[in-house]
Order: sequence, then structure tokens, then C-alpha cells
Amino acid sequence: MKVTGRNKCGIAAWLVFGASTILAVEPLAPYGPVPSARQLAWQKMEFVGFVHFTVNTFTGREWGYGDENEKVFAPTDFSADQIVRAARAGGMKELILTCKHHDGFCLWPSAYTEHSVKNSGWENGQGDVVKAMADACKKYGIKFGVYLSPWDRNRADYGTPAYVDYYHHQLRELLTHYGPISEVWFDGANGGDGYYGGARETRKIDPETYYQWPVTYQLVRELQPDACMFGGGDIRWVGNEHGIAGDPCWNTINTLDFSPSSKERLALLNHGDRTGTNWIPAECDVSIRPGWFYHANEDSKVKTPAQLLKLYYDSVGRGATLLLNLPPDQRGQIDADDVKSLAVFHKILDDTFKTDLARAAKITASNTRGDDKKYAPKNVVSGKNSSYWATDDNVTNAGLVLTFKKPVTFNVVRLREFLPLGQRVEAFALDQWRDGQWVEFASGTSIGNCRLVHSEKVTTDKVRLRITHAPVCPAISEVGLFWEKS
Ligand code: FUL
Repeated sequence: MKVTGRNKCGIAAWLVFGASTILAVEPLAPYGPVPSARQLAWQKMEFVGFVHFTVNTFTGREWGYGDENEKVFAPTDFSADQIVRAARAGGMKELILTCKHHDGFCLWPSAYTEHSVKNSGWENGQGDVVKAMADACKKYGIKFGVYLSPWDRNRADYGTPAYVDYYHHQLRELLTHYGPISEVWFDGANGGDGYYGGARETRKIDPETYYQWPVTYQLVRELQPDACMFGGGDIRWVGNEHGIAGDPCWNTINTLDFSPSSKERLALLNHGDRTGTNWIPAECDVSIRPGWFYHANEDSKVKTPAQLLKLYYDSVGRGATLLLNLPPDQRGQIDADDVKSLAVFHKILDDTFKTDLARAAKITASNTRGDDKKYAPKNVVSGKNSSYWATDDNVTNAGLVLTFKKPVTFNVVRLREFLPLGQRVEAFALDQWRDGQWVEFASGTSIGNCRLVHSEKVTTDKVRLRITHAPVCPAISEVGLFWEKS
């Protein structure tokens, strides 16, 4: 086979196979930074969970001081199965456990400290919450992630190089003893005061240099190459703990450090940076209750299914990932109200997204790349993220029309870009055919992994997607139309 020429648009090449000549369409060039395979897999999960559980569950605190007696940790009926089942029933694809929070208490019997479950009395000191959770996640087909607080208010050596070695040893334990780890969460909180082995003082470290991040990251890459690091170059914090992504929300940003929060930095994390040189998608962390840990006095403040739904639209629906915290109670289980709210929320999502009305449409495009079936408009309803509709390189303002035999009624539109080619679209609009003309019913900016448009109730037999701004030709892998009853 040999390439003998290009057409004017630079999109096609004449390929000569023996005696016959056919027109082969040139693949799209990626635009800007693109995701790694591990980031792509992580982004496709969309909805994941946090489990905050430690001595705080029993002391009523949010940040343990580090002087808690290990015996305080005394779950009366711990059940990893119950926790994981609740998460799975809620639609979560991964659970991240606070293996060690700021108090330094370890939920596994670490060989490097006495401040752990082994001295708790729970299961006669033989228990291992990390193992139980990792096993239950495996059993129920959910991925497992670990949170290991860099800040440790228990350790006498916190602030010295010896503590950083200790931290690395612990990370190694977590990354080698519990099977595949899909996410490692590096919390940026470094509050200052603590027990510190009895010193009871305030210690300040430089969060950028003290923890030897390059060494820490390398350890994760070496031991769990498929794990994504939150706060470590794979995933960025969204800049708030309310679970809300910015609009727009770009996957790109310039590599961030742990520098102190400023308003500008928080906004940058929230929106990303369209011109950023790194692909670091946002994760939106939020708790189902006001606190991260369980407190009985917050039993009446569990987020309702409607509140969870709003969070979903404001995070997943803006192309980010939602990380929702479920705090086990003093039994070591998720409270019935939390389980119920999560399950009802998930049922609403299931009911909404199980029927994609767009599948019944005939789909045409203002332009299809090289008129090649590989880039056909109908790829947007294939239900597969592996195919997409694309245009010729010189066509950046393009449209797709979905035509129905019978009018359809919807109030949610789901759009997706083909992420391996980068984030391409900067603005889009949606029109309905009404009274013999196109009428715009929604418009937006970034799409990325997923853009959910919650619209008014639309009944029509023709819908049009217009890409109104893109620096390069679009690559759209989904246009879905749904009806949400709630
Ligand atoms: C914060 C911590 O200080 C909170 O306690 C919680 O773990 C949250 C997810 O991250 O930075």
C-alpha cells in the first residue's frame, strides 16, 4: 500500500492497493492534552463513593486530634458487605476508604504504628477494615480506592523526614496487601495543631516540599500503575466540597501544586483552564450528610434524592466525576435513611436513562468526515463510547439533525465527546422544530465526558445539535434524549 496524495482539505489520501485506488479518510488529530488510559477508565465511572470511618465516628469529631485511645474505635456490628451493597445499589462504581484520617488512626493493622485497629479491641484486635472493604468491593464488582491522610496529628515525628518515610511505608502496605487499587486520595488539608505524640503543639510544614511528592507518586505508579491519584496529577479537586463543578468545566489545567487556597485558584480548579497543558479532570467530593463522619445529630440532615439528583447534574452533567461520601455509623454500617435516599436517587437515574428516545431517530449531518461510515452521524446513538460522528477538518461549525417518525417528548439531553481525541467543543446549541421552523431550546459550553442539559419539556419530531464553537472539527460520541419524571 502506498499513499500518493491528499485532497484540498487535507482529510483524505489516495491509497493504492495493487491495481485499485480507494479514498481513505485521514483520522482526526487529537486536540490539546488527552487522557491517559487510566484517566479514561476513571472518568467513565462517573459516580463513585467515599467512606469516612475512624475514631471520629465514636468521638463525634470531624478532625480527630490524634490523642484518641485506640479502644474508642468500637463498631458494634461492622459489615463491609452492607456498606458496599448500599454503594452499589446507589450506582457507585468505586469506594474510597479513609484508611487513615488526620488523627493518624489506621483502619488496618499497620506494622509501623500501634495506633491502629490492632489495639482497638474490635474483633479482639484481629480485624482489618481495609481488607474487609477491599474484599467486599471485589465481591460486588466495585473498584476500591484508598485515602491516606498526609497530615498525621498522632505522630511524634510529624514534621521531620522520619515521618515521610513512615508515610511511604504505609502507602506501600496499602498498595501491596489489598489487591488492585483504582484511586489514591492525597488530601491537601494540613491544619497545624495536634497531639503529635504528646507535644500538643502547632506544627507547620511546607505542603509542596515536605511530603516528597515525586517519590510518593513514583511509589504509586510502581506498585499500582492503573491507579489514578487525586491531588497527584491524574485527578484534580473541584475547588469546593459541595460537589459542584464549574460551568464550563474543562478537563485541562496546568499542573497544580498544593499551594494555599486563593479565590482564583479555587475558581481555576472549579472550571479548569481551556488553555491548560495537562489533562486533569475534576472530582466533585461531597458528603450525603453535613459532616464527613457519622454524627447521630445529623440523622435528619441526610440529603434527599432530589438534592442528590441536582448534585449529579451539577457534577457528572458538567463532565466531572461525583464522589459522594457515605459515613458508616457506630455499628459500622450505613444508616437506613442514607441507604434509602441513595437508592431512590439511583432509581430516578435508572428510570430516566434506560430509554434513549434518540435511538429511534434518523440522523443526518451537515457534514460527515470524508463521507466515511466510520464517522457517520448514527454513531451518536450507537450506545458505544468507542465510535463518534466527526466532520472534515475545515468544518468546525456543524450540525446534526435527528428526525422522528412520531414526535418525542423529552426534558434531558445527554451529549458526550470522544475523549481520546481531547476536549474539542467550546460551545453548542440545541434546537427543536416548532411551527415550521427551528427554535433554540438550550445552549452550553464544554461537553467533555458528559453534558446533561436539563431542559423544559420539549415535544417535537425534529431535534438539531449545532456545534457553534470549536477550534477543530468535533468528535461527538453521544446525543441522547430522555424523559425525567421526577
Ligand atoms: C478534607 C478533610 O479535611 C475532610 O475531613 C475530608 O476528609 C475531606 C474529604 O477532605 O480535606
